[in-house]
Amino acid sequence: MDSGWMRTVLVLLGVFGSCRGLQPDYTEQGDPELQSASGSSKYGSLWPLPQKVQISDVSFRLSVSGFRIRDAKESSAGPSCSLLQNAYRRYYEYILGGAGVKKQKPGKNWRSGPSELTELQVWITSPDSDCDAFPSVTSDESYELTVDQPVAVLKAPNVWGALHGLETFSQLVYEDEYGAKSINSSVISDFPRFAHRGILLDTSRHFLPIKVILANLETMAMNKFNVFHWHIVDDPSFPYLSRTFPQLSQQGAYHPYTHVYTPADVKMVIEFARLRGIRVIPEFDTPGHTQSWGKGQPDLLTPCYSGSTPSGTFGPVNPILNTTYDFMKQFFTEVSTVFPDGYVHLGGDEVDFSCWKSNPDIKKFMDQQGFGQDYSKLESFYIQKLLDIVTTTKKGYMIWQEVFDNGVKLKPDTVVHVWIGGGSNEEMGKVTAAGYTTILSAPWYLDYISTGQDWQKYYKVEPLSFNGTEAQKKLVIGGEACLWGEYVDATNLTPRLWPRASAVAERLWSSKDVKDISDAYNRLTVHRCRMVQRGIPAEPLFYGFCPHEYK
Ligand code: CP6
Repeated sequence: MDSGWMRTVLVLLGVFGSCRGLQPDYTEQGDPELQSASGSSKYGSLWPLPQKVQISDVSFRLSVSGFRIRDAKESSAGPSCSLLQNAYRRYYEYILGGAGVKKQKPGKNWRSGPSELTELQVWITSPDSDCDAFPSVTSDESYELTVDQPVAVLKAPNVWGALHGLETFSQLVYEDEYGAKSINSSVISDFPRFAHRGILLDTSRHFLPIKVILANLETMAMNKFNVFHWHIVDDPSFPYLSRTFPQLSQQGAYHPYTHVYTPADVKMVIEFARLRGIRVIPEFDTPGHTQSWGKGQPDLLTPCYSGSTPSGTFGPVNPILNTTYDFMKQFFTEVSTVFPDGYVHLGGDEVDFSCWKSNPDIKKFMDQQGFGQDYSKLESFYIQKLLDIVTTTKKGYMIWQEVFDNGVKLKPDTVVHVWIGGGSNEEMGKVTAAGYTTILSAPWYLDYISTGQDWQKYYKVEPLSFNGTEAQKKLVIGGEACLWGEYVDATNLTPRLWPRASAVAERLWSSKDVKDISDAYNRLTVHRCRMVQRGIPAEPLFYGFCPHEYK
């Protein structure tokens, strides 16, 4: 699946090294929060920090010709598991790529130095490796990694844990003082704190070329994110090429051929993500945020009136026509086959009632239904019917919090996406008290930017800080960092997202008590240099340099 140009995007710039930032030793004026500690972490550059880590002082060397990653004999996944074979190749390149071209510094006693690690054996322990499956919210992502002589062993129940373990192994490798690749004897046992760890990208405000999406999926894997929330269409443009309704993108995309995601593009994104243990959850947001839908689907949107005549502008999806629901049924039936994940995101946020209020037919309908002046009842009426339609496609659904706030009846497995408010979120208490599963985004709007190290603010969020019972807290399955697209396109998306989203990654993966901000600074600085070395233009946290810059 990884094609040549992808390799170009993720060009390997050289070899790994311990990547030191200059350590700021002063407090930036007026903002003690911006102080960063100095030194290196005893956990090296591990990010996100695994649940249990023991690293000893004993080190081994790895060499290009003398190291390989292979299936353990006992593994339930063999050479036919292309997901793993593909990952072995990828991580071998990340670990040793470039090392071959670089000359070993001539040390006299090279052979009598540290002993060599020759193999990483990957052992899938459960009978079903999930090799050809799609990841899901219930996937087991755990793994155990032992780095010792004569070989290192990575044990995982299935491929999802193995992928995370390979990333962790690659993060343990560093360049020693002779310029040789080394790894210390280590024992790591790891699993995620939260099952849903997502990134939202918005491809409607600006079209994002496939290679940008793939590069970010690659970076998500480096950070152990496992959900790509694809906010694929919105008011400004409709880049999703629907087989059933091709006129939607024909009329609604910024450009009908160049700025669309074809079925083949979508397939590529989904497979590239799967090979990295990442789910793709598409969002088709209605009834608001749908201006672009109206261009290719006449009568879908509500005509707005000025006085007694149509003004020529349109509002949200028209909830009073049967044709609306016929369309939605066909559209979401297609979506349910194109996207294999068990969930779709149905939006439901920010519905503007002014157009509905202006329209005399809607007024009449409101009277007939006994909704009075309460337009949120009309919104609920629409959403209820939409949810029933999507239920027939056998998908679960996610919705933005307004749908819950409006009292719409939801299936018990609905995921309510909290986006309003700040860090310790009362809404999380309300949603979980009502028994619904929830994910948090409110404190993680990465489209908000300011000067300084705002990653620290994201890092300090504790998703379970709301008042509630243990049972309620179990309903919080994770969170998402959102990068809305108004001010980002292919030119600036990646550095704006990374490493700021890495802060969210550690909060969602690591143990609750991993919150030492100076240790985080030290590890994240090196993790960021690693991303840069792997070809990802991640922005710096603060002043300093990466060692590979002078190589
Ligand atoms: N687009 C959509 C958006 C936003 C939402 N939905 C949004 C609203 C407020 C802020 C940032 C983003 N741009 N479809 C809300 C979920 Cl501050």
